[in-house]
Amino acid sequence: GQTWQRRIASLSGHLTGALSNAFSTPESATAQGIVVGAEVQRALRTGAAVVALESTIISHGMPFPQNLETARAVESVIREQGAVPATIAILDGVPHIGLTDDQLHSLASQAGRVRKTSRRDLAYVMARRLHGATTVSATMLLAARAGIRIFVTGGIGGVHRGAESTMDVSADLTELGRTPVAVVCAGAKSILDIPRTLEYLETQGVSVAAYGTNEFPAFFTRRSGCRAPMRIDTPEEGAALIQAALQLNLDNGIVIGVPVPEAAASAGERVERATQQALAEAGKRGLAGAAVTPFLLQRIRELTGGASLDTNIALIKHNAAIGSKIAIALAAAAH
Ligand code: PSU
Ligand code: MN
Repeated sequence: GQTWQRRIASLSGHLTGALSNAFSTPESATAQGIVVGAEVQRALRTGAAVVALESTIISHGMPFPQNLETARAVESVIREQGAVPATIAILDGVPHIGLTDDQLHSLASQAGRVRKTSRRDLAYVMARRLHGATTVSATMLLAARAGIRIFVTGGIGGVHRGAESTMDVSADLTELGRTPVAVVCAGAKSILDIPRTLEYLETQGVSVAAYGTNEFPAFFTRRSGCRAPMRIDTPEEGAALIQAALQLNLDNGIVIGVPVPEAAASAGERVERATQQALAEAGKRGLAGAAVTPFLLQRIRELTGGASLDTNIALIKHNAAIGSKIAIALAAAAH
């Protein structure tokens, strides 16, 4: 009740002034220069459920026009559940939380002009007034600045296979260790080293729960062979976990892994084979850094004749429904 509301008020303290002045204008910038859309502002002010969404999945994770259709569909799922979607991206150097349909359209259709933006890239993209599609790490950071507690995506980055020599560990994992946002996802892809990803999250102090199962999900498939350290079975249990973390002022994130729906998981085997081939090709091409994940996603899509894309779309919509329910349970618990 009371305590929780005070926590939210103080967490988004620097924002409150900007938000309360915003009645007359459709959008206004916070002290940090973040533009929060009118619908999201209203929801935050009234304590309604808000769900953050990333934009790298739009610009670098899927081809046009499926990326735009999916971005719109995911926002619709969130609204149908009774929550407010807040897609996050950087437009002309300005971080935006909550996009108009025109803004979504230009992100999706001009992906070549949009830079993949993790925490590392944020200041540069702002300083150069570029368009930036935020990854999980940058989306978490901006969501937290606005006082948004829940973020839905497809999959998180992780420890890459071979990381013992390349040191390719996604900035998503360190962000989860330092930013208090719960990320609802379908786990981590098998392009990654899932056991090491879980080890790294443990080191970073990140709570990792599987939703309705004991096993951490592996994105395209329901099973990874790795037991999740925690399990939750209902949106209320998810909300209670987030609330307890806030109560203790824990400053790390939470991962809630929701397995892909049974009906959409059938392509799993084919996708797994394609993954092996794509990994080998990435190795031969000597790809490194931020280019690795987009290459693998695109190659797997080609090799599976688009089957991986269908699964990807199905699971993110499912995650959006579950994430919204958790956000609504959290908002209810706070009142
Ligand atoms: N995993 C997916 N789809 C994606 C990504 C990851 O299944 O689109 C994106 C997310 O934005 C994630 C980022 O934060 O890739 C991780 O990139 P990297 O591995 O370079 O850290
Ligand atoms: Mn990387």
